[in-house]
Amino acid sequence: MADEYDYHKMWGDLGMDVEAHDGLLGVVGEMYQTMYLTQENRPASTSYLDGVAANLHSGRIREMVDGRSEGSPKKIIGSFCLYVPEEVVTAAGAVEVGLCAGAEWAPEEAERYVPRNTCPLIKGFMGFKLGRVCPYIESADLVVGENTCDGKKKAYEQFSKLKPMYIMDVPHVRNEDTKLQWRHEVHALAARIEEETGQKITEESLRAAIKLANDKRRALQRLSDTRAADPVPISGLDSLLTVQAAFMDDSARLTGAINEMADECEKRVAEGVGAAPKGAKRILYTGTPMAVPNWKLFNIIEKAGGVVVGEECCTGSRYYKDLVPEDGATIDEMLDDISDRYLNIQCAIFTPNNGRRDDVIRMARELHADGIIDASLSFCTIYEMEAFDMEKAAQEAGIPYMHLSTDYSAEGDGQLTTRIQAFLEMI
Ligand code: BJ8
Repeated sequence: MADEYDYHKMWGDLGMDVEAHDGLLGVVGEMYQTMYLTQENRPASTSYLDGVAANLHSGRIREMVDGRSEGSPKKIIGSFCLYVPEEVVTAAGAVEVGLCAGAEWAPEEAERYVPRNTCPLIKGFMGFKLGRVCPYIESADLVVGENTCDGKKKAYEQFSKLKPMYIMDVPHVRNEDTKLQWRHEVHALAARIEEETGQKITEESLRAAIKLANDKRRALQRLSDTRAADPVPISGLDSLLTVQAAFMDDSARLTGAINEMADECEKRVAEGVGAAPKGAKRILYTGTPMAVPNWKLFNIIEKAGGVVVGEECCTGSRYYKDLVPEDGATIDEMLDDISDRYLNIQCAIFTPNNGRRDDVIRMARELHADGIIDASLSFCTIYEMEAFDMEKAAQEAGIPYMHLSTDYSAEGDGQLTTRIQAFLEMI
C-alpha cells in the first residue's frame, strides 16, 4: 500500500466485495510481476507505468472520488468503447474512464445475463459488475454505452439493470446521412453530460478539452514514431500499457509522462539502444482491443523473442492517430469536428471498413514490421469476418500474416505459444 490511506474502507464504501477484490489484485499483481517486471532493457521512464499499474484500483480511484466530493471532477463517467468522445465529457466538468473488461470474472454469474458463447470482453464487464470487483464501475455515476456490435448492444440492456446507462447510437455505414445522425448523437451526449454534472459546456471548456485530448494523442504519436527504429526502443507490452493507461489516468499528468518516455526513446534510437535486440522479429498487431489486464498475447510474442512495434486497434493507433481540429469557432462547430473525427474510427462494426486494412498495411510498412498478427477475441464475429480480407491484403502487400482467436483464459496458452513461435521462425 502506497500510504496509510485505508483503501479497503474506500472499496467497501463503494459497495465492492473487498475480499474478492483482494484476490483479484493478487492475481493481477502476479501477472504484472511475471509479464512486465521481468522485461529487460526497459526505458527508465516506464517506471511511470509501474506506478499507474500499482495505483489503478487504489490511488487513481481515491483521486477521482476525493475530487468528486470537492467538485472536480463533478462526475465520473464510465465507458467501454472508443466512440464515446472524452472531449465532451471533460468539457462538461466530468472525467471519462474505461471500465474493467479485460479479464474473466464471475463467469457463472455473468451467464445468468448473457449466453455462455459471448465475447470475453462482454462477459468480463458483466462479471466484474456482478462480482463487484471493479472500482471504476462502482464509482461511475453514469455509464455511456454505444450500439456497436450486437453483443454489446444487447448486453447493455442487461447491464442497464445494474447501473445507470446512457446509450449512443453509432452508425454502421459512413455517408452524409449518417454523418449528420452521428453529429446529432454527439450533441445529445453533450446535453446528457451537462444534465448529469449541472455544468454547461462553454466554448472555452470545449476548446481546452479538445487540446487536452489532442496533447495526449500527440505524445502517443511521438512515442509510436520511435518504434520504427531497429532496435526498437520500447516493448510492445509497455506501449500497450501506455495506451491502456490513457483510458484511466489523469490526462495532463499522463501526457507529461508519455512525452518523457518519447524523449527517452528518441535518445535511445539515436544511441542505438533497444528494449529488444536489433534484428528481433517485428510484429504489427491488429484486431480486437486489449483492456487491462489482457497482456497475454504481447507477453507470449515478446517472451518468444519477437517484438510488437505497433497496434492497429482501439488500444493502439485508433486511439491517437487522428486529432480533432483546434480552430472550431463555436460550440456547435467544435462538437461537429469531434463527431467527424470519431466517425472515422476504423471499427469492424462499419461496412465496408476498408480503411482499417489500408491502415494496417501502411503501419506495417512505416514500422518495418516483418509480420502481422491479427487476433480476435472468441465469438467476435465482426473481427473474425474481417480477417479473411485482411489476410488477402497482407498477401498482396507481401507481408506474412497470422490470424488467431483467443479468450482471457490461460488454457490455450501452450498452443498459442507454439503457433506464435512457429510464425516468428517462419518470417
Ligand atoms: S470501436 S473495437 S472499442 S466496439 S471484441 S465487444 S466488437 S464482440 S470491443 Fe470495440 Fe468500440 Fe469497436 Fe473499438 Fe463486440 Fe468484438 Fe467483443 Fe468488441
